[in-house]
Amino acid sequence: MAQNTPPTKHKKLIDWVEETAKISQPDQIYWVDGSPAEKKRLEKRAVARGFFIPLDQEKFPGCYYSRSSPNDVARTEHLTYICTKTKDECGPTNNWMEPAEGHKKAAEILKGAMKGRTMYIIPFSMGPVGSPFSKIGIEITDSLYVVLNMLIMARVGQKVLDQLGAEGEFTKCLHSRADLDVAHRLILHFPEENSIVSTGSAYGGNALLGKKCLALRIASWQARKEGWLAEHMLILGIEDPKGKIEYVTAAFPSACGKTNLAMLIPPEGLKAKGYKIWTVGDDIAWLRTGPDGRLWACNPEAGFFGVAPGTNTKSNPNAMKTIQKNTIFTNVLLGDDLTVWWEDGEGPSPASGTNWEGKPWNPAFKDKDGKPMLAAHPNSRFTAPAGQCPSIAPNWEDPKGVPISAIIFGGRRERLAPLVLESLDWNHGVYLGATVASERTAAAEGSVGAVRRDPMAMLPFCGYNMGDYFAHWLEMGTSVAKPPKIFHVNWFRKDEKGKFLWPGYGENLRVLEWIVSRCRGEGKAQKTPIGFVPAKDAIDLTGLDLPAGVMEKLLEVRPDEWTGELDGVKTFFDQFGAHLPKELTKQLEALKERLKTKVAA
Ligand code: OXD
Ligand code: MN
Repeated sequence: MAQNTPPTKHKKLIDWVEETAKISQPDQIYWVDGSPAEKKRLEKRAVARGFFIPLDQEKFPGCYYSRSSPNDVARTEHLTYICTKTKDECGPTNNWMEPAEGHKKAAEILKGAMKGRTMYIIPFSMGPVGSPFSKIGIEITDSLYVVLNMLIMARVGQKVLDQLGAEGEFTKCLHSRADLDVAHRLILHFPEENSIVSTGSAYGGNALLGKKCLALRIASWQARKEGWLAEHMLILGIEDPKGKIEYVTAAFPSACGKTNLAMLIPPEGLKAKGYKIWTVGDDIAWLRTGPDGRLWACNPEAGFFGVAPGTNTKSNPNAMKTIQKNTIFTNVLLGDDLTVWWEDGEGPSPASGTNWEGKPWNPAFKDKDGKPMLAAHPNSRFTAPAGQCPSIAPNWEDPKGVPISAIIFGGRRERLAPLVLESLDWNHGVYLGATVASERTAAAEGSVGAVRRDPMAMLPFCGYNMGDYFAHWLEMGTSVAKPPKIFHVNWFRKDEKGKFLWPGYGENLRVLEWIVSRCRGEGKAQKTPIGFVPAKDAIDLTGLDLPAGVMEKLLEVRPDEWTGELDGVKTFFDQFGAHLPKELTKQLEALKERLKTKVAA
């Protein structure tokens, strides 16, 4: 079988590649070196094979259009498994499969699955190559689309193999798109073996195995063993008018605007003060204790895999600038003028084009229900190098990471949760994280308004029993000498008429300013049964025309509503049985007691 010479002496790696080739029977094997010349060659190959369509290269240099199979457009959580020896290790919130069964099922699908294809070997580093934060993975894949996305999303190539050496530890990431049939789709994680097998999909988190599979599910398992945290969090730096930068991380369930917050532009009213936001990462943070006793964070990724619909110059000007070059657009609208467009995107759509399903499209077309025909799939994406973001922090690749002053959790709540809330201490902060919830929007399955709990926004991404995960978080509070403060935010509170009370987007910096001031022991707050909320006038509203009384509504804490929430929290906690740390039950009981007292005026 044709193969470029393995550029490594790592025997275990070479043996694994050979073993995999024997089973999946590709036509040839190609080791990805990560050079710019190779990237150009592979892009040309993708165009020749019809996976990529070049966009207008004058308007969008280095940009390509791609479409996935219409049955393969999002992460398939119901086909995602944690394969641990016992079900107990996996916990009640993950799908479990016995490791032997997982391997057997995967082997059946992989048998001959790469016939007629090239098997690519992608050595990649999550985190800067050689950083103490970083982990190495090797993805074997038969998808050129995956290779070209991984070249953007991770550090890839020979430098990674050099770092790995002849004996280094790596995560085996085996991917085959197979026949893209859902019946052959499985996303299997074997944390005890440090390996991942993914079949039957070629899209996003199912197939770019460095992202959710390695950097969250496998890494969270490793983090517990090694005493650090692998989290579904953005990282950003807030530079104050004196030039001092404080870094925060933030975790939100999907559809809460994480990428937008990571790239925030200060609103006019605060710009005069001289604030600047620096982006370090938009999706994943790895956090370790530094020699100074603080928590330090690193973004393990090298690119953004952002949701396109809703991205425009109002919601995220920096993202719009980031995606002007060297970007892959998947499942958006391809204009006949070789530009791209999506719902709630920039300016008017092209006059005509081809939609995400490959169907002819123009703005007047209707679907079978008489609604405007979708141009882009709601989960269509851009894959863009992080280094191109105008707000990227100069130190975003610093191998020692950045020191974290605050951890922010958030959810989408129409009522209940105030705009911002500071936890009473670390353990109470862990309780806030463990009870993060979002209300379903009309777009999601299930009844609108129903609350979905998503602890630390990690529900689909925790690679082990979430009860043990909560215990690990509590434990981190004792091992970090100077832990960051923990906050909870809610940008989505509505008035009685269903109108959002808070403008969001860039204005969220006003909340970040208060958070930073609290970290410095400066900002004014009032203590309530649920934690500290900003004192009246503590949030700077200069230049924001907020009607009278709205701030009071945004910060209102209603003990009756909070008490009504407690049964749901208890039911959620109960599923973890003996794995639920007693401390969280204590927190719940203490909150119940505090809610019986009056809210301080
Ligand atoms: C993502 C997600 O794709 O959280 O980042 O689903
Ligand atoms: Mn995410």
